[in-house]
Amino acid sequence: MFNKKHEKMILLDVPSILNEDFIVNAEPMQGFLFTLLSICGTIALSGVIYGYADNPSPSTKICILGQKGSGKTTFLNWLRNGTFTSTYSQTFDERYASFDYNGKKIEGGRDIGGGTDFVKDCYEDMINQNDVCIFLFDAHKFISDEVYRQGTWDRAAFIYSKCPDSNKRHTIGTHFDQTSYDNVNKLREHICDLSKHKCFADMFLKSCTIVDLTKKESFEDCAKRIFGV
Ligand SMILES: Nc1nc2c(ncn2[C@@H]2O[C@H](COP(=O)(O)OP(=O)(O)OP(=O)(O)O)[C@@H](O)[C@H]2O)c(=O)[nH]1
Ligand SMILES: [Mg+2]
Repeated sequence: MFNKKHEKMILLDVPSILNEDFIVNAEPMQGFLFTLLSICGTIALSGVIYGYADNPSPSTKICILGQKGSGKTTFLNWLRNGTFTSTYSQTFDERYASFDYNGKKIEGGRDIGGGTDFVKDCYEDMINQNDVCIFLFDAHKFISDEVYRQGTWDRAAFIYSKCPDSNKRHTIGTHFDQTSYDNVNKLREHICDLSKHKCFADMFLKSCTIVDLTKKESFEDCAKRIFGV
């Protein structure tokens, strides 16, 4: 299609496009485009950096609920310091700072004591203000002491009603080592059987872990179910 004549025309046209006027006008235009692109690039880059710095990795907010002596502080100490607390000292209301568990950021929160009364307002606030609700009970007392069992059920019923999302709540039966069971599944079956007619039975049927908090491996298995690490 293209013959020598066309080729010549094109070659002749290029210098005619790049005439003096165009070159004179192109310099400020290129400068303007360059400045515009630089601004856009800077905005985009700072947006990425800001977004990353603002939210480096999402942290998890937890609340740990349960009766007096159920193992809340023990669980928290394993999580925060990797140590077992053998001595019992009743907690009233203590704050802890944010910390890291196996690379997972746990936001600072409250370690509340089980006390003698079950303070529903406090439980409700804690459930609403946190992403994960961990409910502990002493599994040994649960199977051997009717009054204790009823106290556990009262709290379980309340947590179930305020936190219907089963992915958000975890039930932990502690003191496995103090029971006569040698198998956690058998003890869990017993606990589920005692609770099966309750409308909140799922608190025990689903996501219930039986632990011996005196043992690191037992705590770690339990923490892995909750935090995935
Ligand atoms: N044998 C045994 N002891 C445990 C277990 N879990 C916790 N304990 C002990 O039980 C006692 C009470 O545990 P804490 O963690 O202080 O209980 P808590 O729920 O924080 O109690 P309050 O602060 O009063 O509400 C401590 O002496 C712990 O060492 C367990 O699985 N087995
Ligand atoms: Mg405590």
